[in-house]
Amino acid sequence: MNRTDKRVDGRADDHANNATGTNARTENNVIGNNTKNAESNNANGNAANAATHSASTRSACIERKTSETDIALSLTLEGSGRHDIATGVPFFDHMLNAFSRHGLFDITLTAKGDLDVDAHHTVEDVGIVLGQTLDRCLGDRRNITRFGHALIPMDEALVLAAVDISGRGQLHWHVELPIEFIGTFDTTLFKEFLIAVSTTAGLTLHVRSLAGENSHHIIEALSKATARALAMAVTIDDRLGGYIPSTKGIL
Ligand SMILES: [Mn+2]
Repeated sequence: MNRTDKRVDGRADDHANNATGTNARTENNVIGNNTKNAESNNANGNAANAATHSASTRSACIERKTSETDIALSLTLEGSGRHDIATGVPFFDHMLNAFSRHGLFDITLTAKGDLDVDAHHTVEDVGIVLGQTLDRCLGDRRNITRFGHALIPMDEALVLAAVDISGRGQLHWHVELPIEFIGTFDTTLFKEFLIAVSTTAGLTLHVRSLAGENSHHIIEALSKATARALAMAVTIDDRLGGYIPSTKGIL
């Protein structure tokens, strides 16, 4: 319950409209979707969950504090790409902004990490919290498209991302980066970020660089491709009629 309170309160300043929309959506979860989902619920015998996960907007907010990082992240899957992101790592902010913009995910994020050590803990822990909020937004995965892919160019760079919301978190990274550092940002940290998101949210994520000479272009295209692939995979497909898209019946 605290989480819900924090989400609404936390979003009120920067995203007043979203906060209002979130409230309306919460009511819709309980009331508005009942009619449509009642039929599929009856068929599948799980009314409460279906109502939750057939919502037109899915949001979650998580705050996580350790001795290394202090992170608050709010995620709305059906957003418009609005973001307010501050991790203290400028290049990472740039990549997260691109992730939000091109996935049409609304993200509010503050991360305070031990940057005096290096950016590793901050980047990895943001990945963990993003994975946790994504997992919470998806709930039991009812009616989701499940698979998504994107092939994104950025000038000379060309990057592929393919995702399966499988429940088996794993990253398959085949990305060639010509230089290790972009400014002060260690590019290997972006792999750590995607490992954290994938394993925490239970995603099978493949990323490949098919072309590219500029590491900034490659990683930025990778951010956009991952966002687009994920946006496709999380999309609700009402044709599933309340089912979870797995022959096992769970994801
Ligand atoms: Mn850029």
